[in-house]
Amino acid sequence: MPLLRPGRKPVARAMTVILGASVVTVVATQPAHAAEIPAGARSLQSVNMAGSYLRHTDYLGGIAAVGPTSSAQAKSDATFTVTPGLAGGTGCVSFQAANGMWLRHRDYRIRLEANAGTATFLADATFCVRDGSVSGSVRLESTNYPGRFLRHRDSELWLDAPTTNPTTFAADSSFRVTTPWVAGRRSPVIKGLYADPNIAHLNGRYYLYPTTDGYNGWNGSRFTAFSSTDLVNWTHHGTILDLGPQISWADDRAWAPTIAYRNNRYYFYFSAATSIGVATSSSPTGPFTDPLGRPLVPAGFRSGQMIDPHVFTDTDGQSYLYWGNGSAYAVRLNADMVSFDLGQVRAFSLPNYREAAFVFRRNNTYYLTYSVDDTRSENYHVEYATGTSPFGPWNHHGTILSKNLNLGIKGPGHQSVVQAPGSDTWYMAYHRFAIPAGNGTNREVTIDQLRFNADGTIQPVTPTL
Ligand code: FUB
Repeated sequence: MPLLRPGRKPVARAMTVILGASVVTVVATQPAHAAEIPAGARSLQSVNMAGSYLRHTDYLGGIAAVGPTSSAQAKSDATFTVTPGLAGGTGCVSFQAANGMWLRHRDYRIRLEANAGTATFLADATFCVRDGSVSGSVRLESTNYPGRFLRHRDSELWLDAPTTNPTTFAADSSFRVTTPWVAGRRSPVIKGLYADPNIAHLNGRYYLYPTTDGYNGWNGSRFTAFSSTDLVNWTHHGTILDLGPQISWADDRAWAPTIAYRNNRYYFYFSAATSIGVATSSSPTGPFTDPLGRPLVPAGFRSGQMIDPHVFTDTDGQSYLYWGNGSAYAVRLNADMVSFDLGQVRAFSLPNYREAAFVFRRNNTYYLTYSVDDTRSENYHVEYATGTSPFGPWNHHGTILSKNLNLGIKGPGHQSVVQAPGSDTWYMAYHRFAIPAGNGTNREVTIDQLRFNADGTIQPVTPTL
């Protein structure tokens, strides 16, 4: 996000195992069960027009026959990446084509359009999965026009009500989810538009806590969580904190969360309305509640934006809070994890620092990784420094992750790091512009391995697809 110059008042600016170079394709080998479509690359076959698949052509939705001898273009047009619904909702999904555009309804016609980031677009592009007319098939109900379903009519796709052609409607609106005509990429590891991933290993599972992306001005208001045992297959846990009803002092700009565990409780730190809050729960997937009823670090507390919290807990059990856009800050958290000594806040001077400070420890070295440039720039990247304590002093080493235009990878950053338990294997989670057609508010989350040299310095991370 943009840098706010020190001294300027923060403005309420409107502002997605086995890893590495090898590609791991995660696709369903079985049709989905009724009323469910797993995330990932999928094709949808009409139940009453056997051999015809849901596809787009000339930016409009339709159905057409696709078979093994069909052209690569026809197969691609009949393949969609299924993601959690852009507008949220349990059991609701969205469909992204290979060109990055999304299926949405407009004037009741199903079309393929770029994400406009508006609430209307997000709702128009979200469909809730219902049982289909035959076993194993699904129907797709509009999230903002309940009672209307995606159905084919004269080979065109429309958002219709069952009262239209009632004798054929059920079959016209039912599809079997099949293996995709075109295999998907390994990444993004969580399907859909997410950013600022905070990765952690808690209670035997890996967790990802991201910003939900795709909104104009990064204006999301809900936090979600994913978990995995292998860093490949991720379970979506739905909304774990919703600013609107659950946080009294902020309703928007839900960004860049982080998690900590202490005293048998989980502490979820988050940016909201350019302040930092904390919420607690007995479970890593919530529900989380706000014990303070006010920000932990309010906007204007120091120069720069009070966003992008991260908590590092040292081997002695002491936890430290890091945060800041424009300037990097850190402070020891009190044992209650929801307060700190205002007089003990430290500011760090780090070359090129913009945001997303993330600290981890390996052996006796502390690593402070951070993001540089603007998240809307393809040049957004990750640099790091090492120190002998959680407060440094920091020795800058330079860039460890940056764009790879040969692979279409732009703007990789807002990183976090996790150690595979009981090993010296490390991973970095980060976001990049969604591929293809993404930008600084349409980002996606991936994970690559983080490797060290014998002297403890970090090798450049190889971004993979
Ligand atoms: O996602 C919103 C903002 O963009 C984050 O707080 C920044 O770190 C940048 O990734």
